[in-house]
Amino acid sequence: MAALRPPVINVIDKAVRRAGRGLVRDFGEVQELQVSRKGTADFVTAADLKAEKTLKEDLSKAHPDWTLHMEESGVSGPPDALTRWIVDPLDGTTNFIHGIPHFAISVAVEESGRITAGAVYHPLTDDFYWAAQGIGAYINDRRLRVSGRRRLDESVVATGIPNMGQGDHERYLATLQAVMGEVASVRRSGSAALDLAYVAAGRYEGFWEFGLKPWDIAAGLLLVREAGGFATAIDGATDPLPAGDVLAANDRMHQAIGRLLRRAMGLRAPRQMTA
Ligand code: 2AM
Ligand code: CA
Repeated sequence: MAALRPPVINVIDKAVRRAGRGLVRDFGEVQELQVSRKGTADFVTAADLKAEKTLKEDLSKAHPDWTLHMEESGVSGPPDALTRWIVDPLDGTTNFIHGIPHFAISVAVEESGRITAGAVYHPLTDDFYWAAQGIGAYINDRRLRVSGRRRLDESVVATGIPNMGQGDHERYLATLQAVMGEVASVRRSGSAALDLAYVAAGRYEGFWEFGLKPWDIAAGLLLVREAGGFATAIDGATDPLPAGDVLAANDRMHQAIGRLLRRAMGLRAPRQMTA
């Protein structure tokens, strides 16, 4: 049965498809530019800004009374509305610059500090991953569930490796070493928004990364939770949005991967687990 989409999901659907058409056109150009290597980054910045502009137009038109929090332009609209859009017009920028076809638009709705709706759209595959609080997580109209695998040695786990000059490389390598010794395989895709969508879709058993921003993960966190998974900071208990570090997985793997990460980081077990 097709999912009954709340109106806000239809607003997001239309907005991301319009912005996505522009990104697909610009991605075609980037692929042409690969050999010349000149000016690709500037071109991509322009593509990113263009996508953000169309999203801003469409989202603020639908709900002029909501605050907009966007990766490139920061906060706009009424500054202290109880509801805000959290938007990343291009997640996976490094992939886009290099002509790697793996990037997404992420849009979430936060009401009084809670994420209540969100979507991650992959314009090249036309996959629209969406979730609404209490309604579930879907890819287009098909319901999503996190993976049922319960063993580390059968798990494929995704991660994000800190970029040059960013984050704590030593701490990250300790966590990678701990996880890679216990799971079947580790993946690094370059888009945290899609990594979380893939956890919701049951493709990855888990995902962890440090140093993320709210727009990278807001929609993806709801996708994982509405697909029956757990998404917390790496401490296993607190909200990942302010923390910027994320551990998302099914129930069993959230505990198992969390234990490996925290041991590698010299952290104690969480006192209480929350989704
Ligand atoms: P971005 O593509 O929008 O920058 C990759 O590990 C993930 O980290 C992506 O979701 C990427 O989002 C995010 N990220 C956050 N800050 C970043 C930065 N300064 N450079 C590259 N990726 C960053
Ligand atoms: Ca991003």
